[in-house]
Amino acid sequence: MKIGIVSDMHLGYERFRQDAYVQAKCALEMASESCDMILIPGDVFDSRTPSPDVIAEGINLFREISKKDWKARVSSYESDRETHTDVPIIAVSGTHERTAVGRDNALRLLDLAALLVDTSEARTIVQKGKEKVSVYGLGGVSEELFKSKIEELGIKPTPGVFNIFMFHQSLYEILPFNDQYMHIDELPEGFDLYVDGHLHTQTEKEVHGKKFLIPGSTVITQMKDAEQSSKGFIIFDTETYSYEFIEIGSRPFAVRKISVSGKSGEEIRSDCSSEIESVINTFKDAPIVRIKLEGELRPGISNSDLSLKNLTAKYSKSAFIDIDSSKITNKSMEEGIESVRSSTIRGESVKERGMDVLNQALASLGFSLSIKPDELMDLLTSNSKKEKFTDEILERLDSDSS
Ligand SMILES: [Mn+2]
Repeated sequence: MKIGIVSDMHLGYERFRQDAYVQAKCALEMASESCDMILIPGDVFDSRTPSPDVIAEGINLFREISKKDWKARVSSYESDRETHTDVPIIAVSGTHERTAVGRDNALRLLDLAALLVDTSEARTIVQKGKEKVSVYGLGGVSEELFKSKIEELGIKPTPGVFNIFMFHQSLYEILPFNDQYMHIDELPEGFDLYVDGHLHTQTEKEVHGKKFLIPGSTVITQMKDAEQSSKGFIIFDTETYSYEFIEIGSRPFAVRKISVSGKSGEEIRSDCSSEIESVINTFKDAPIVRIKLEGELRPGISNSDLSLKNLTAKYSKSAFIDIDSSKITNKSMEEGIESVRSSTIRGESVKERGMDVLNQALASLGFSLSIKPDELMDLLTSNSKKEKFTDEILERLDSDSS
């Protein structure tokens, strides 16, 4: 069978809402024209609570392709839930769609509407003639839960058919940021193909001697350097055990680094302008340009003196400008921050004063979760990513409500 793998469509992604829809539609239509079945390893929607008009986009996308005269059909579905269609469009929920345990998520709505099959923690078998493909799916969970979830579910392949394990997770070998991430050789054995979402760049690895494929997202959301590579989807052929990556039209994206060291504000702005203009002139469509400023600012100049907002506004009709000034070092500002850090307000350190304010606010809200205020303070002030923070909060809410 030919299997189209389309991932991370992020419908409703605010900054490039139209791109998310148009590019997802393009990938799904192309995949449905040339494939027997479609796999979606998570993040169809960008938010766990998409608005009705974003859900409408999801319905519009899948209604047409689900009505296609699919020769392959779902012949078996093993789960605690029921599915509502036999069209061979098989998906799992991603981290962006994750809701508290037991609650329906946005992806599930598409299954309830009989537009696709949600195979999160379920086994779906698709049959075409005599050939059967079994897909075991696991929706995105927080990274530290992934290992125990896999053990708890005792995930095993189906005997005598082509087996796919589909999930939505980081792996240490791909993003070696945290040793809590699952290692590639800890994935369940015995599958013929491993399909993952979450990472927005197309990637291929080997797991237990078999292919491990990530198609990447169909839209740019993260502005990482690696997202400059092309967007698209995968067509995998079970007969030849090979695949190809099919590019889709996607808004151009370019990252440019500019040093600020020793330059005046005017010089920095002018360097930014010429880089932005050179990118704009390369492409027909309005590109996304990410400018990474780095180096040490001249003494006496602060970030706000650079008037970077004006620069973004100047090109607002011809490009989407994103300026990252987090790598600029500024000696005089760092000294200022250090003096604030070590200073006290009415005899209390800034952190103690902050705890007082937080405690008063929580008391007035009738705060009753089991998380302690100082733990909450740590979560709120830690430098970890927003995603990790919301994941932790969701875990807390899960354990409080169960
Ligand atoms: Mn994603």
